[in-house]
Amino acid sequence: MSAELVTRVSARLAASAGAIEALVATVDPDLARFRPAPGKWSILEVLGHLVDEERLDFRARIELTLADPGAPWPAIEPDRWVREQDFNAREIPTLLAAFLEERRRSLAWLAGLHSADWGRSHHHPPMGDLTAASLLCAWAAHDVLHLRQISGVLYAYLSLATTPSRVDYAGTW
Ligand code: NI
Repeated sequence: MSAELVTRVSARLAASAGAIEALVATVDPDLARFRPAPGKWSILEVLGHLVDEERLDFRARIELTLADPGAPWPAIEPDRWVREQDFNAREIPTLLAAFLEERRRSLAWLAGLHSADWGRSHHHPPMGDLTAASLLCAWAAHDVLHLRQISGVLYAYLSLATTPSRVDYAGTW
């Protein structure tokens, strides 16, 4: 069961990385830095966050949960990391390549974990007990959440950038 889950989720992780690449690879510099509202992330900031999450959240926490479920998790501070790293000063090709490289590393790492005990769980207040399998599934769900976020940025940008033409014929966000 776990081996099948690893195979299925790995396929989702590979597919969503391709979807992220397809959505962001050709955006122009204005769109890459566009924030749809004050405090909301730009596409560059979402990409930088995905690089951080790959290394410091999902891969690190799953590895620790499989090896030593009772060990404390290293703290993560996604919002602060995005604020402090100034991803809007970077370029799409650089951050996209970093994300895709980290994702390749993750998939190669997961391919060696088919026989791991994915039922091991870490107690994480306030979420309670989280199995390694749940973290694995959440990893793929996290991609989907940020695909939605990137899509929202694209919709907002089209709405503004095409004025006085309108986009509401498409349907409202
Ligand atoms: Ni996130």
